[in-house]
Amino acid sequence: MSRILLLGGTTEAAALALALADAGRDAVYSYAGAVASPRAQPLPVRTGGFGGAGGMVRWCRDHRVAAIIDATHPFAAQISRNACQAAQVLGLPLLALERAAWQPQPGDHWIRVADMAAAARALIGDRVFLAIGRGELAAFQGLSQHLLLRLVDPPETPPLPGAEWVVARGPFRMQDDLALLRDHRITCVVSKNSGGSGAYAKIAAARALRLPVVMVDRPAIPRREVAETPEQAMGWIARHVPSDAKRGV
Ligand code: 3Y8
Ligand code: NAP
Repeated sequence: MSRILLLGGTTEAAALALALADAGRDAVYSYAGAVASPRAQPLPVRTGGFGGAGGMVRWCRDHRVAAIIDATHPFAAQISRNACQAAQVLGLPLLALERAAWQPQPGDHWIRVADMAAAARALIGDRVFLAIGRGELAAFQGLSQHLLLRLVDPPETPPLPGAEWVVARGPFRMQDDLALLRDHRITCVVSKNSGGSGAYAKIAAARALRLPVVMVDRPAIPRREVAETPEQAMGWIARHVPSDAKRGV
């Protein structure tokens, strides 16, 4: 039994999927199904919630999972809590592949806040770029500022009354985010402290334009073993998941 469940949805998860496929490991890539057309993966893919921690336990049992790799986004706290619980119930090895949080660089003007409600109270100026997706916009309702959103998929209905939006999927480039901030005369950027490179362009662009960034700290996730790179994760897998059968579901 050597099947790996890879909880994905990030740049690092895609890199690890490639390494696992190249090594001929028996692994399944799991998406939540949060966007219309997620990136294709070089592994068998399953999409959609498991039905809570209990559902994940059942899925792992039914599919003879030998280890769980949680390579989800640092703000995807619920799935990470579920993975911790499922691994404990099943006595499975669990590793989080989680990139380090961004640290402010010389020239950065960050206002660090604990959550989106605090972010909504910390805005500067009257034209704000809310580069946080669509999942946590409720905290920004009823504000006087002009809000610009960035969404992965075109919304069926306006996600926030009065807000403007662009539809784009990362990873983003610095020159594009520079142009976006300039064209929209942005006075302040709101960002999750996502880490990694895919979402960093706006942070570097804000620094270049001397704009403040309201930086939202990560939610708390139960302690678990963490690797910061796909290479470290492959080393952990080699030590904890003996390789035998071919992959497939
Ligand atoms: C569904 C599936 C890869 C992965 C690419 C990374 C980088 C580009 C930057 C901005 C910030 C944001 C958002 C973002 C980035 C990567 C990575 C990352 C931020 C896709 C993907 C899925 C999602 C879900 C989506 C959320 C949203 C968050 C947009 C794929 C493209 C804001 C996070 O419309 C929705 O419901 C979108 C939901 C969760 C946060 C939110 O609350 O809205 N990601 N993003 C995954 C699934 O179904 O399991 O890969 O195509 C993946 C990526 N998005 O393989 O290259 O690694 O983080 N994703 C944030 O960081 O703030 C955009 O606009 O500057
Ligand atoms: P979340 O709040 O932690 O999860 C909410 C529910 O979505 C989970 O309880 C689970 O449903 C389901 N789910 C989440 N990730 C899943 C996965 N990889 N496979 C199967 N089911 C999953 O997660 P989220 O913040 O909505 O993020 C959803 C996905 O987008 C994740 O894969 C994450 O890596 C990716 N993503 C998120 C962000 C972000 O800012 N949050 C950024 C980039 C990418 P059940 O309880 O029914 O199992």
